[in-house]
Amino acid sequence: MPMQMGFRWYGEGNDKIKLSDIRQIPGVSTIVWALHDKMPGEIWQPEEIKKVIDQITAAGFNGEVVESVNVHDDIKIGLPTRGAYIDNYIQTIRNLAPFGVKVICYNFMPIFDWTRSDLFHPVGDGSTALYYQKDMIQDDPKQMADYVMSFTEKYHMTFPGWEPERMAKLDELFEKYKDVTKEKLWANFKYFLERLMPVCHETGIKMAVHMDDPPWDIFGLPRLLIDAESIDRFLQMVDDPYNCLTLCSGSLNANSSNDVAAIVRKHADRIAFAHIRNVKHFPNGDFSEASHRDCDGETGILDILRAYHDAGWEGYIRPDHGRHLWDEKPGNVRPGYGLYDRALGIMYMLGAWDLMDKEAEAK
Ligand code: DNO
Repeated sequence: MPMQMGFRWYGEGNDKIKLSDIRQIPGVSTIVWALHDKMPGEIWQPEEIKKVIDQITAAGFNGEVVESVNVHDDIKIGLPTRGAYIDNYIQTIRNLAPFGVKVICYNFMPIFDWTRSDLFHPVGDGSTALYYQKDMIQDDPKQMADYVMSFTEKYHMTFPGWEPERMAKLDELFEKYKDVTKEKLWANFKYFLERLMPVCHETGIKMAVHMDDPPWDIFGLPRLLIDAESIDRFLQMVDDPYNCLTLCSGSLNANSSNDVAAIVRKHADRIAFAHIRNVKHFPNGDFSEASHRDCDGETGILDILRAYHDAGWEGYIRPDHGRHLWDEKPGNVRPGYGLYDRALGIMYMLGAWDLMDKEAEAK
């Protein structure tokens, strides 16, 4: 089985992009989906899962990758209530398995998922992209959260990991995390995964953790999956073929000293899911997301693709954040998840991949 190209889709009524639009992008086999109205900790019910899987398969795709089943904060904090939330997570894994799900992408970041200071920053060619202004993400988490949440209010668009119910309790959440050191977070992570592994073996579903984005502590909150060393630690901590990575090139390369291709070469067998995103760095530490074309950023997209190809890698891959192009603007596009630039990204990746296939055949 070769690698499988995926496209993230937010679901009927929650995504302006239709499955029939995605069908016109060459080479896509997998819809990366989720039940976006579920709160972390809730069980995903079979009938709810079936409804989405039926739509995906009717459109000619498989729904083998879920992004994300979010992890309840009590599990990350290690509260006594974590047991019940882990039981629910296990039940969700069991409910997903009969529908052909093979990989669950999730993250273990305290409070915030991806974090940016500008969701529609001009790139310079008329398009916009997600942007991180370092000095704006220093001391005031509320200012940053209010900015992201202003899109939710204005455009009635909720972002995964930015549930309004959770964001409304930011002070309370920060208070709960106050004694969670990096080591404690690692220990809680291990506990969670060790409880999940038996059910992963039983169902054949791989847990694939997403890298922390950006890969450093923010607002005093510890972040774990930030570089080659922490990835080694994570894979050894629970050394199980079902304990895998969602290797996100853009998240890691927000720290430009991270060599993503080297990580791919080292751990290809434990990468269940690859996110391909390109990042452009500025001297003051700010960064912008860029097109997937290698020379538009410094992430090393071609080296990364070559590393996957050389490894004979057979996982799922998707273009990650794209820029917003042409008529895509606040209100009609999900930040980072427009149709056009992700479609261009797929063609770029497949172009490189097809050429590498040809070269390999000729040898
Ligand atoms: C950003 C995404 C992440 C990812 C989660 C996984 O756009 O790649 O939000 O889905 O971190 O749980």
